[in-house]
Amino acid sequence: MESEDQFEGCVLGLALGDALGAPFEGGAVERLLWRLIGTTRAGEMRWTDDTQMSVDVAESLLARGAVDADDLARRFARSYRWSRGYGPGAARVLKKIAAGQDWQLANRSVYPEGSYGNGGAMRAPMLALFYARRPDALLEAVEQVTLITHAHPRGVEGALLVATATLLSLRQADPLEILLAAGACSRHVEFTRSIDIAATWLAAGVLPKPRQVAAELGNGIAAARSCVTALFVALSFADRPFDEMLDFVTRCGGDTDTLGAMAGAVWGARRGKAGLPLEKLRRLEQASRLSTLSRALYSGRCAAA
Ligand code: F2R
Ligand code: MG
Ligand code: MG
Repeated sequence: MESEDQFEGCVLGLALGDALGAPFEGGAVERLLWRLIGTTRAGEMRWTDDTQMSVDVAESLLARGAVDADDLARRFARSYRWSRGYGPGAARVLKKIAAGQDWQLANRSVYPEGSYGNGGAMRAPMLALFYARRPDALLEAVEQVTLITHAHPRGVEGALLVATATLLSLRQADPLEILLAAGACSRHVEFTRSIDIAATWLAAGVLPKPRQVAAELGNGIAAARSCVTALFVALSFADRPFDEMLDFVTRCGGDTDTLGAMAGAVWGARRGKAGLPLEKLRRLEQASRLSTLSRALYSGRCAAA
């Protein structure tokens, strides 16, 4: 059975992966900007939109007792700050919601099919925690929460993949089983092709160089070019130190904060807070708030309806 330490490991692992990956995200301009704004006044490592949206999801679930999309849309919009590095489309959607537009219109106002970015997937681990005792309700909940900002089918598919892997990591299932079970949520060839490659590597115990993982599975901002990568890395490093996993993530390049957040959540759900690097946790922004939130999710999980 899942433990409180694993819940804390998942939430803190997500935030730590986000904060440690952020300085390496994107190109020279993004990295330079993060050097300027990536540290709090107290000298802590700041996290980005990945963690902020996860906090919003967790707080809404705890306040409302289930998915309440209207409540969550308002929270997403209220929390928006440019300095958290939101995706450009997501930023526009959230500003429209803040200005009073219904999220059901706003979510297709930038892209007619909705966003296929990984912004839905990066916050999906919170749903796996809350619905850990109600796995039958998990997939529908993930879809509802993802649609608020990421209505594109591939945005939703990525979120289902990451949530399922987080749930199975809490249960400490075998890494290859986790990948295949999560992959069963996939329909689009962009996902199924990557799952096949990652499963072949994992089954053979092969860990290619980060550059090859990025080339074959992706390292981009689209859900289909980052979710399988994050799962493969988290599962390949399931029995190795968190720092080694994060080093691999940063060497993959591209969307490193989000790869770090998703991999960190899946890794942390399995290994718990006890496995995370203590010295880095001490330098993480709002670590005690995140711990408190994870404990509330642990207590609240049975009540999930
Ligand atoms: N935005 C950032 N980082 C800024 C620098 C990134 C860098 N250039 C890089 O290459 O990695 N980080 C944050 O954004 C990501 C989450 O994004 P989210 O919430 O999915 O945003 P958005 O804007 O909805 O989608 C991202 C981009 O994907 C393209 N896109 C999405 N749907 C599309 C569609 N239907 N048609 C065409 N293009 C679509 C657009 O370029 C979007 O801007 C995370 O990395 C987070 O850390
Ligand atoms: Mg981010
Ligand atoms: Mg990112």
